[in-house]
Amino acid sequence: MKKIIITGVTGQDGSHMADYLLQNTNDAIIAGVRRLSVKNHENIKHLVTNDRFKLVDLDVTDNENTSSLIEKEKPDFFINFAANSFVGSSWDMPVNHMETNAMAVLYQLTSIAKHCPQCRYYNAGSSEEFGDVISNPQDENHPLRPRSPYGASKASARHIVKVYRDSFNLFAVQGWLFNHEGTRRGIDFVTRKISNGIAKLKKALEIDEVLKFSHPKPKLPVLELGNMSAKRDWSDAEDFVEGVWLMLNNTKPKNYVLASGETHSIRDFVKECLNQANIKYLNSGEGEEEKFTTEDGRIIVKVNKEFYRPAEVSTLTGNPTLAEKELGWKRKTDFNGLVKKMYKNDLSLLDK
Ligand code: NDP
Ligand code: GDR
Repeated sequence: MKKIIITGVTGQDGSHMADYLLQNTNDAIIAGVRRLSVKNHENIKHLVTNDRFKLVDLDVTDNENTSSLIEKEKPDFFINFAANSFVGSSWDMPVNHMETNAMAVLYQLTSIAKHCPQCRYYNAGSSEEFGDVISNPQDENHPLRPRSPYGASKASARHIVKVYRDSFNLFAVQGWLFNHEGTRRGIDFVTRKISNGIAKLKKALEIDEVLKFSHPKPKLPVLELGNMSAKRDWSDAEDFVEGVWLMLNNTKPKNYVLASGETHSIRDFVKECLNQANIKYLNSGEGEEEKFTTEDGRIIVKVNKEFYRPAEVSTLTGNPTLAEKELGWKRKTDFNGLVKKMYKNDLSLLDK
C-alpha cells in the first residue's frame, strides 16, 4: 500500500482526488487539513470513516509543520492542491497568495529532496499563468504572462518545481489546468455563483406563478456579476483529477495542459443556465448597462462594477492535445453537460 499526501482536501479538487484514488487504487490517503475554528469538511464528510483516509493537521504556509509531516510519513506521492485559489482576492492579499501558492511549494520540495527524494510530486498549476495571452489556443509552449498576484504566485511555483526537478532529479510536475468546475465549486467562483443564483431565481419564479395576479408583481432575486464578456475554457473537475494522476504515473516528469479546447463567455454560461432552467429572458445593454430581464421586464441579472478586477484575463482556451496523445487522457463532460449538472445540483440543494 502506497502513501499519498493530498493537501487542500477540503476543497473541490482535493476532495475529488481523494474520491478518485480511494476508488481506483488500494493506496492510503493522508489528507492535510488546516485547523479552523469552524470545520468546513462538507466535501470529505463521506470519507472520514474510510480506514484508508487519515486526516492530519497541515497548514502549508508553516515550513516546520510541512517538513515534520514529510519526514514522518515519507510519502510515495505528494499532491499539492492547497492554495488561496480565488484570483479576485489576490490584489487585496497578495502576500497571502505568494506564501500559500509559491512559498509553500518551496517548503514541500526542500523537504521532499531531503527526506524522500523518490516521492512523486504534483503542484496545481493554472491557465492564469498564461494570463495576457498572445496566441490561441494555449499549449505547453505558451509563455507565462500572468495578470494577477495569483497568476504570478503560480508562475513562481512553476519555476521552483522545475529548479528542484532539475537540481535533485525529483519527479516533480505542475500541470496547467484550465478552469474546472462542478458541484463542489466554491460559491464565489462565477460558474457556481450563476448556477446557484439561477436556481434561486427558478424557485422565486415558481412562487411568482402562484401569485401571478398580485399587484405590484413580487420582486425577483437579482444576480449581480462583473465582466460578462470574459471568456473561459470550462471543464468538469471530476474529469481533471484523473489527468493529474496520469501525469504523476507518467514514464517521465512532464507538464501537460488539461482543458476542453472550447471557450465560452460568462454571458454564455448565464444563457445556458437560464435555458436549463427553462426561464425565458431578454438580454440587452452593453458594459455596465448590460442586463437580463424576464419577458415582463423585471431585472434578473445585472452588472455590478464591484466584481470587476484591476486587471482582467479576457480570454483563455487550452489545447489538451499533448495530454490526450501522450497520457491517453480525455474529458467526459461537455459545456452544456457541466452547466446542467451544476444547475440541477443547486436546485436540489434548495429543495433540501
Ligand atoms: P479550492 O479553493 O476549492 O480549495 C483550496 C484548498 O486549499 C482548500 O482545501 C483550502 O482549505 C486549502 N488551503 C488554503 N490555504 C491553506 C493553507 N494555508 N494550508 C492548508 N490548506 C490550505 O480550490 P480548487 O480545489 O478549485 O483548486 C485546487 C488547486 O488547483 C488550487 O491550487 C488552485 O489554485 C488550482 N487550480 C484550480 C483550478 C480550478 O479551475 N478549480 C484551475 C487551475 C488551478 P480550507 O478548507 O481550510 O480553506
Ligand atoms: P478564475 O475564476 O478567475 O478564472 O479563476 P472565476 O470564476 O473567479 O472568474 C472567471 C471569470 O469570470 C469573471 N466574472 C466573475 N468572477 C467572479 N468570481 N464573480 C463574478 O461576479 C464575476 N463576474 C464576472 C471574472 O472576472 C473572470 O474573468 C479560477 C480559479 O479556480 C483559479 O484558482 C484557477 O487557477 C483558474 O480558475 C484557472
